[in-house]
Amino acid sequence: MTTSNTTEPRPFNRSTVDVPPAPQPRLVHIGLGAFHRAHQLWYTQHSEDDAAHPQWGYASFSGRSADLANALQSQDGLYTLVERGPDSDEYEVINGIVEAHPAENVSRLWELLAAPSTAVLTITVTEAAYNLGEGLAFDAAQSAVAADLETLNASFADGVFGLSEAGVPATMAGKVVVGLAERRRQNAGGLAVVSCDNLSANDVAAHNAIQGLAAAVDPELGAWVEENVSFVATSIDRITPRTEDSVLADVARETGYTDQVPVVTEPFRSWVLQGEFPAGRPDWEKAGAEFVADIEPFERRKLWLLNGSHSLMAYAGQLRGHATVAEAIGDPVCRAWVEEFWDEAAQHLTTPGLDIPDYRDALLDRFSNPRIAHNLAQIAMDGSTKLQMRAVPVLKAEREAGRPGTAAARAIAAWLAYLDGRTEVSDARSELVLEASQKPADERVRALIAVLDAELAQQEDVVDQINGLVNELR
Ligand code: CS2
Repeated sequence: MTTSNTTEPRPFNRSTVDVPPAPQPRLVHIGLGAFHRAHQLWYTQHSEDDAAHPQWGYASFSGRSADLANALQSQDGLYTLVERGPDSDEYEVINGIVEAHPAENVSRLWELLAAPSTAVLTITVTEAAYNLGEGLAFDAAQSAVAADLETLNASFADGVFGLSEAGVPATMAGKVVVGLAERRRQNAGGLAVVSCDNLSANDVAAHNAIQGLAAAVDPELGAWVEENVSFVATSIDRITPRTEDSVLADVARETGYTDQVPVVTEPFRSWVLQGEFPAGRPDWEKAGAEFVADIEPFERRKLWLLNGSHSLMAYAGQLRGHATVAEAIGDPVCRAWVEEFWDEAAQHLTTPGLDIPDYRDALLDRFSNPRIAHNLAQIAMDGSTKLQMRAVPVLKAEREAGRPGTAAARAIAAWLAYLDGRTEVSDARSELVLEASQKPADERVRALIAVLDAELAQQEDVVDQINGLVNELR
């Protein structure tokens, strides 16, 4: 890429920037956002054998807002990835998005999911958007699932969805099921579905949401999905905060181009995967991805140590007046709570090779990066789902080992204290959360714990413990 510090920044697209030709769209993504662009697209670009003739392109669909897809389309899919280290930035043009679509463009999604050339569907739609019940079970009673089931049933006949009159499904799983039915009808063979959301057992979550819905519409379609579609488990990691406006000017100054939608991310990245790819995949291992036989220990290490302490800081840090992760980890009180939480979690991360001390050291460096403004308010969203996977399992494991699990309980208590007095909350289950949070004082603590875990809410000593910690945090 040419750089220019003196002249006016130039428009940014395939006719102005020196990039390799666009590859074929053999990968499809749902949930086009900063994380997808900092992670899966980086790995794909860095796994190409011949950088001048890339083989694997992405057709990426936004989850909700159309703005990003439209901006990317106007730049021919190109964008600048800014790797922001503690001292300096690295700029790289990412070439892999060959189609960017707003969520509404379901007909293109279905066409691509049915195409034999499509080998992999990756997903980042947030933890809550799988709409599953207890134990990640498919749950037709969830309102979003029930609505999609009605839409799908109304339009399904002889193995085909005729959706024009019945409207289109709204959930990720609803949209994917239509595409898979079409893939089956066209005999296009299997493909891999790779959830890149921060869920424990995200393969099971994606399977239960998608296969569960397919089977509820039509048992034969459900059986086809079971046989042909592989659900891959992943642990994904790269801290990618929302892009601040100032980054556009940084990119223009440093590269000489007016990129409207750059992404800022940290230098660190990791991708661990377990599962089959029936229609092939990029050689992501060439970019450092690890394919393992048992992903669970890796998944827990990341969800508990990184995401768990993130959620703890999101609530406790904001209560102590901090706005970013770097500020919170720089506060000796928050830092001590994080370390105590890591000590508890580490008791249950004993698989050889996990290198917990090194992992913790690296996390401290990553969290302290003063040039990454990772807002605690962003991490605080969807707490009712995130804490179920990040803090509840550590508390339960500690209690089973006969210890109180104070630091894990404190993460939950911090959420309760943070919710106190709020009449609005950014959470996919906000109604449930607010209803519990607005209960009279003597019922409130138990009701909020019940939103996270019915079993814990029945334990008197847990309710007392969390109540005491809430009072300390206030
Ligand atoms: C964060 C994650 O917003 C959150 O909940 O904990 O997005 C975190 O930054 C990523 O998982 C890092 O890989």
